[in-house]
Formats: sequence, C-alpha cells, structure tokens
Amino acid sequence: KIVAHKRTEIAAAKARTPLAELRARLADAPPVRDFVAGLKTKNSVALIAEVKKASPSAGLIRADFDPVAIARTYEQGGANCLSVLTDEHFFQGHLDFLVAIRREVGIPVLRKDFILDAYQVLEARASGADAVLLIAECLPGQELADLHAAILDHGMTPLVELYDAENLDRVLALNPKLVGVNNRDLRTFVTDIAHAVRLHERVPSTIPFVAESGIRTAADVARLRAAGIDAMLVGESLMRQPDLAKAVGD
Ligand code: IGP
Repeated sequence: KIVAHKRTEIAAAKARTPLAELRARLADAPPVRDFVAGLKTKNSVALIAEVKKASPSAGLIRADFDPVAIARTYEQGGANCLSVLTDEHFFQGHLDFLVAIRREVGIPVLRKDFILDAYQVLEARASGADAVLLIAECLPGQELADLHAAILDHGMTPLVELYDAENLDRVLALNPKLVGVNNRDLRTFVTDIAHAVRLHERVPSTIPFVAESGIRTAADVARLRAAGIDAMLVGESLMRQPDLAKAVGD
C-alpha cells in the first residue's frame, strides 16, 4: 500500500521537476560527508538520531516540531549521524527538512523514505543527503542491486535495511557498506530488539551493522553493546523526550 502510493508521488515529482532539471541541481548540492566514518567515533554504540514528526504506528509524535532545531540539538548532544524522514504522506516529513538540516548541521544525514526509483536517489543527492535508505522488502529482484549501485555512483552510502531473515543473503550479496535490521514487523508494528541481535550473528563483523526501531531504554542499549552491534537508529523514544539534549547525551 505504501509502495503503490509512493509510485504515484514519484510520477508527480517527475512531472513537476524533469530529470534534466534535477541533474542540473546536482552541481549546486553540498559535498557528500562520509556516513560510515561518522559512525566510527564517539559512542560505544554509535547513534543515528532520527528526525520524525509522525508515523503510521504512533501517529503524531511531537507537536512542537522544528526539524532544524531538533537536528542541531541531536548534533550538540553527541549523535554520530542523523536520519531525516522525507516521506510526506505517512510520516509528515519533507525533502525540504533534509535540505535545511544538511545546511545547518555538520554530521552526516540519511534520507529516510521508501526509495523505489533512481529519480529519488538523485533527489536525495540534490537535497544534500549523504546516505540513502533501501528496504529489501520493498525492492524485489534486481531493483535492490540497481538502486544500491545508483547511490554509490553518487558517492553516497546506502543503508540496506531488512526485516525478513530470508532477505539476508540477497543483502549480503551486494557487499554492502552498511546493513540495518529493522526490529519492527511492518505487518504488526511490534518491535523486538532480539530480532536485530539474532540477525547480527549472521552478518560478517567487517560490515557495520545498525539496529533499527524500538530502542528505548539504557538496558536496550546495553543489550546491543553486549551483542557487539555497531550502531542504533533511534526515532520515537528520543522525539518524545521533552529535554532532547539530555536524552541524546544519556
Ligand atoms: C526508528 P523508532 O522505533 O526508534 O522510532 O524507529 C526507525 O528505525 C524507523 O523510523 C524506521 C523506518 C523504516 C521508518 C525503520 N525503518 C523505514 C520508515 C521507513
């Protein structure tokens, strides 16, 4: 359902801004920052802090939503990298949030969206993205490899996400620079950190690994650390904190 809606959005975007025009904008885009290098500093479990106003599972998460102010606070609090929701319909995000955040912060930024078409990869780079999410469950067959190559061609880092263990071999065949396991079952919205811990055991330790979704407490982080997981992507539980700077520091 999300994928079908996304395809109509992409068609509309292509009609609004033709490919040639988007290509011309690439020259003015800010240079790419190294997302993987960004994860290699500071915290024992690196933090990708997510700027997310709303989600299908949670509804509106934060009413006083100022994306740039939140991103700055995350950076000052010591986050390694940022994830910015750019999907408008389901997450109340926007590409303009990415543009503004990339201009105002120094740490690398991921475009978090449902990427189905190389046009969106170009959009991401033209908007200043340093990394782009790819979801294995949304990209059957050759589509995953083709978009992975397109992201690398533009000098950005693909974060290849999966939920279903059956997609792991397909993901590892890409020789990915960064793998993420989503703890949220998209059919039920239930999150279970044990899911990432289990799949992490099947990913070679040379590939940086991100645990995504449902990470809330210090005990959760301790579990990831004990499992040797490199990084975590945290959205909702940070976005709900009244004192964001303190929450990131903790
Ligand atoms: C963050 P949480 O539970 O901390 O808010 O989760 C992130 O993992 C989640 O937003 C996410 C997501 C996605 C959103 C993971 N994969 C794919 C949209 C699309």
